[in-house]
Amino acid sequence: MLPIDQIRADFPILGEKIRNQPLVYLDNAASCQKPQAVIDAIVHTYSHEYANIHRGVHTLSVRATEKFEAAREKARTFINAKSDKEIIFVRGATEAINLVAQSYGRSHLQTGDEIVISAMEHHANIVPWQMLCQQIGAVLKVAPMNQKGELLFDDFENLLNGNTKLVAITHMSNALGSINPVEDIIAAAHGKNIPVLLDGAQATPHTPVDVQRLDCDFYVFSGHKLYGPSGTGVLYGKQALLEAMPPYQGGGDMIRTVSFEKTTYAGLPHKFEAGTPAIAEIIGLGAAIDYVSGIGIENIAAHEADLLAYATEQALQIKGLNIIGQAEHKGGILSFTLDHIHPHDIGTMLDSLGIAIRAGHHCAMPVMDFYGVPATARASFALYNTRQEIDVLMQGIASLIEMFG
Ligand code: C6P
Repeated sequence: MLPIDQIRADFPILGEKIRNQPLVYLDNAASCQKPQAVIDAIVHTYSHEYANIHRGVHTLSVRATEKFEAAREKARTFINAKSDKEIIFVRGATEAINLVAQSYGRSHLQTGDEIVISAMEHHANIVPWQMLCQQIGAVLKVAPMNQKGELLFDDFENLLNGNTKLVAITHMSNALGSINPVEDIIAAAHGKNIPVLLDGAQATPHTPVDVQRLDCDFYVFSGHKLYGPSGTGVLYGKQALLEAMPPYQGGGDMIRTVSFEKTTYAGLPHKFEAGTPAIAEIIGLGAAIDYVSGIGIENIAAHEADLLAYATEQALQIKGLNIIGQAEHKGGILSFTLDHIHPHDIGTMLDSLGIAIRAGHHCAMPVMDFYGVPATARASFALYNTRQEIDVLMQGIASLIEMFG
């Protein structure tokens, strides 16, 4: 059991009133709220320890650099990477996938090679590969799913062949909540010497991740979904792969020497971190990782599993509510539609009751096409949500159905 009152007190925004009602924040898959510890870390950095990093010999620059690099070590420990060199700070999962597509993809794939993704990907794990395919003449293959939103593993395996040069699959679907069998996916791909990228944008806040145990080749996540600041994220890559990849962007901090004739690049991880990064925000991400680790990701997962089970049980009793995504292994996401009520109306009406959910295609249009819906309403849970908030959501939905007849 999480000390939920204490946890909620850590998040100042949860005390807000929205439209004169207590805020019920259930849009955590889009971005979650920040604990005071993260806000304090950012304020403290700007108040006492701010300067550009890796550049100055003056005290503030040294302090900021130490804090920034300490955040890297926290991120390394959080996903159990072998080395700090394998932790590349980026703006988020989107930038991380684009980095791999443009750097690894352009240098390791060629015309006719195949990239395998799944039917439940977020646009961030579709579009960068389509762009790469257009650039080099590679081919994108899509592993199908069933009506419950579960990957059809045999079909996935059958897609792997001598031309497959990369598998890029979500660890947890943002539109459905499905958690993919990533160990089996990696074993199948590695059996054919195919590297695997996992999109962990949704999984990291809810599931323990150990990249060494998984043996994935790349793992990406966003800080803002992990109670950290927006504009932060991590690309994990196995050191040997990252060493063999060219830089993604050129500029300051990623070089060893520059002349007009020739530039040599810095070593890992700086080779992939051109320009001034989001210094205070990355330090804030370090504080977020401390916060999450202090509570324990297993405890968070258990709490959210309870919320999901409770919400699903309640939702199934509402006539006219259709749950989209009923995978056996699911994270804390309840995507649904209501007969005769557009998801945008659901979102707007719930907002008038102080309830924040997301309504739309969730940047997963192919998932919407698969289910034949333009959009869904999505409630997504975090460590600070409660069963009482789910009751408020369900009452809101019931009153909506009554109102629309
Ligand atoms: N999904 C959602 O409401 P960024 O925007 O780079 O932090 O994360 C992109 C991304 C990649 N993969 C998955 C599985 C995701 O869920 C997301 C972000 C948000 O579902 C915003 S669209």
